[in-house]
Amino acid sequence: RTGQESETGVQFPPGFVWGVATASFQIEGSTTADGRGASIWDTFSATPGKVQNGDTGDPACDHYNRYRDDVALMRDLGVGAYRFSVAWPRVQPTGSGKPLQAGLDFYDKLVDALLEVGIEPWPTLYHWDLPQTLEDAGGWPNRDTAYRFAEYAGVMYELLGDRITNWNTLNEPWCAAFLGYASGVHAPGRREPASALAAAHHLMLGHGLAANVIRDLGAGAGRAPLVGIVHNQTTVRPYTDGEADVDAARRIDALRNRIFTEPLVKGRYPEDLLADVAAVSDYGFVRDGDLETISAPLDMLGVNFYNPSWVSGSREGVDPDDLGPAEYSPSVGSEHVVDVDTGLPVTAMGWPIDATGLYDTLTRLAADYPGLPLYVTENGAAFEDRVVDGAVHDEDRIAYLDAHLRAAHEAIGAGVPLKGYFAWSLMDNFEWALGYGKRFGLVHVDYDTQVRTVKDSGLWYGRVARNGGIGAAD
Ligand code: PNW
Repeated sequence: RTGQESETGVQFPPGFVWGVATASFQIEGSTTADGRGASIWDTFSATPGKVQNGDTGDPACDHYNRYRDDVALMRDLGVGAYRFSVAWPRVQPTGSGKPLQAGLDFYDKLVDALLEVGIEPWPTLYHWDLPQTLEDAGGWPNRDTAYRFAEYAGVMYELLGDRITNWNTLNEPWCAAFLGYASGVHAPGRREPASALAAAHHLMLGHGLAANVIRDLGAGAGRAPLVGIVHNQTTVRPYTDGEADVDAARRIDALRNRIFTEPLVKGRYPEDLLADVAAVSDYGFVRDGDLETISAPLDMLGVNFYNPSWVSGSREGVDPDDLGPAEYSPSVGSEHVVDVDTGLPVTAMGWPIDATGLYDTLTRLAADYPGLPLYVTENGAAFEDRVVDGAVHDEDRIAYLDAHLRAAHEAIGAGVPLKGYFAWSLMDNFEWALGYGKRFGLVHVDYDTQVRTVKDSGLWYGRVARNGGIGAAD
């Protein structure tokens, strides 16, 4: 095991939220059913060479047809909350205008099914499935997309605001902007560094506009919705204490973390970031009032954590095969910085396992933005699972979850206002550019038969959720 685990039990505070998470494109399937519009991930996954194996959003987990069974599965596990995302093109097939009734009905029924069994619904409004029509009009680098997003947020709040308190606007704008528009490994697959910076800004503008819409509609109806955003905030560590590596860590911290959190919480972009990207962009896309909109009141911050990174600013000692062409780097203006393999044990994604990264990420956020309630909105690991006699003995995943929950518990002990934890993921699903080959689920999915098999980690996590902590015998 890795991290600060011990064999004693740990109990989380009363009211701690225990959840599981998924995302629409990764589980729903039925990508053309009932008038759903195309998203950038439909287009991207249909483009040869973009997704491993040629995998697409069909069939995924066929959740669109099987949502009732999946809700029952969550009830049986014993989790208290479900973080899912809404497929914008199901609701507005072209990204604007009159919503489609079938799309509204699906999320309406899903939410009712969850409430019926006492599971709290936690929607995320955007987990990367942008309507293709909006991409054709320029996508996130185009300012108008932010306004379209706010309009769509209003549609969803009107539909579900009477039953839902906790709203997240965006999932991981870093991935959407920098993997989508700089490195191009995610949809829409553009390789335009300057556009990626504009995309990041307009994503955050969309967040602020949407947060205001939700808050205003809620207040008008006599409610007080809580609005947050989900980041893949991470701890970036210099590989050595040499100057080039320390500078590299500062640059990547600015590009991955502070580019989002500083405008969000303090209403400004970090000076060092603007200097690092000056040769690429003068940030002329920022208009008067944008930073006030982006720093609209925030009720909570979601943190998706998988691993810390170690970076180096000097290519010496780094295998050139690991570098790739600089223009495909997601690190705009810092293309010389590379991730370094430290030799730690890794998951099937090749991601290092080190739960101290979660502790460091949470304590740093709590120090930089005091009082802001935090949630771990995703944490989990892919491993090579095998179904044997109707069971999956994934001790490696249990060890990963155990270590990270203990790190989260330790952060609470250090005063971090961490209010909940969502495991990624409820079930195996479409892992973006890697297709169905990478399995993150607490539940195994057979994509031929759609048979679900609860893994040992699912049984373990359900017990932890029901008991509000890890027992000494777990
Ligand atoms: C997150 N990276 O994605 C997403 O929110 C999930 O949809 C996804 O399934 C999960 O993490 C596991 O990958 C990421 O390359 C994808 O750094 C790629 C990266 C980070 C997060």
